[in-house]
Amino acid sequence: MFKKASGRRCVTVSEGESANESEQRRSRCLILGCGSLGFAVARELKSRGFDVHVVDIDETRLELLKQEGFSTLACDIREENTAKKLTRQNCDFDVIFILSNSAETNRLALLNIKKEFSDAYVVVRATDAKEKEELEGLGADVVLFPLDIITEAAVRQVEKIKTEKRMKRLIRTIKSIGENRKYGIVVHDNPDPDAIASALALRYIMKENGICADILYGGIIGHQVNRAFVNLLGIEMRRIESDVLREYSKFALIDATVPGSNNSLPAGTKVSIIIDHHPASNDVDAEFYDREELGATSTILTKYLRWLNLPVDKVLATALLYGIKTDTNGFKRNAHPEDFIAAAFLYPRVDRELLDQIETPPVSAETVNIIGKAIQNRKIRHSYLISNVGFIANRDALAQAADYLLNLEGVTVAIVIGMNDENIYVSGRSKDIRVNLGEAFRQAFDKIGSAGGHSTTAAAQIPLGLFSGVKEKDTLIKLAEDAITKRFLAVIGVDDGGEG
Ligand SMILES: [Mn+2]
Repeated sequence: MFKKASGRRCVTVSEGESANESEQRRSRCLILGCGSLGFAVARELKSRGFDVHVVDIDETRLELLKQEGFSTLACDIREENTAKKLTRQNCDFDVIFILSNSAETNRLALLNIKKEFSDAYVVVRATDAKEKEELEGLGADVVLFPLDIITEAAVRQVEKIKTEKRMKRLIRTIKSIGENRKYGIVVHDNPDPDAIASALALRYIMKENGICADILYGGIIGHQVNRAFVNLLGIEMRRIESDVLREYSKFALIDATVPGSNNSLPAGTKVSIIIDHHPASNDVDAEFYDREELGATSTILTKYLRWLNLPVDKVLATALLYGIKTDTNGFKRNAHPEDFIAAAFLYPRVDRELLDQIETPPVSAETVNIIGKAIQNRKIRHSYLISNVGFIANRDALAQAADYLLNLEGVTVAIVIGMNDENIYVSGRSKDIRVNLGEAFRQAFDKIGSAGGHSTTAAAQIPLGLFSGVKEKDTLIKLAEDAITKRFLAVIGVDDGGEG
């Protein structure tokens, strides 16, 4: 009979017990052969809350184990009778480990165990690679070959050293700026939560190393969700205006790779640190450069914080998790296993209430007006909806209007056009799987402006210079709409014959 150190009874799952109840009880593990390896495994499993039972022939060793709270049984694991004894006690085990250091002992133990516990999940230790096949043939579910495991651990050590080196280089680069000098952490223009959260994390890493930095951005923070993000989390950022850049000795470029391309650093600026997750074709020259094609730059920075062992407070955790969520569109777009790992780390540290507030901020009156105009001015050709809202102050409202209009019954593509004194802006959304909207936008608008996007979302910007001769506002709006509609429908292959 198993000797119970804790006085707990060997509870059995009877046939009448529901599957749910049996799942709720602690997982029960049996260890046959408790030398140094068996002992290490037994201890680890017990520390993780498993119910661990040990069978070994050495009674003095078992006495020690019993004192540590294990259930023990003194038997020779090679004997058929041992497995029979275990069945008689009506214990069933979720996992059975056979871990002695003798190949022959393990082989016999496996044979006996499989006779009595045909359904049990059995893990067996092999002493050399050749035994693996034989043990599997005898019904072992997993064959552990210690050499393999050590080799793997060695490889992991190499990875760890690579990571450590990378972090050392980052810190060395940060510190190389010297005393009383400031880093400018530049994010792309009209920054999104991923860029801002990543910059926030890098600023924190710099601060922990005694270096001051500011987060710098160009353009505007337009979308109300992004404004809510910055305001609610109290993130301080500086807008890049004429002389601002002169105050900084070195620059870090975050969530972007090339100075001057969608960011307000002058092209050709020497950048000290570049961290990005976008695919890059250019050669990059920086003291520290890290580009991994993950779902978000926030994932890369979360890894840094973990590697550097820096505590992550609520604000930073909330910012980074929200950055990952938005860039992966709620883990639905370009999400990589590492994004999930980072999110799992951040999740328990997040301020849920704050996150809720960020995700559902009040919509500004202007945005409501623009959505209203977009609904009113909509024109539908086949399943394509095109709407011109005229002059706007906040171009992010266009994308929100397009999002909204895509919900209309029968509409598969929604395009919303707006303009300010400098540009015409076009925002598109598609749920038509036959259309790659980003590609269509590039074909239609790249020659007269800039355009880009993915298969379901796209945007374009066309300088008003094209229409510089037109003075009358209403005429301008009409001309712009006609030109854009024509170009887009031509690319899509729909004839612009009026309302459908
Ligand atoms: Mn990003």
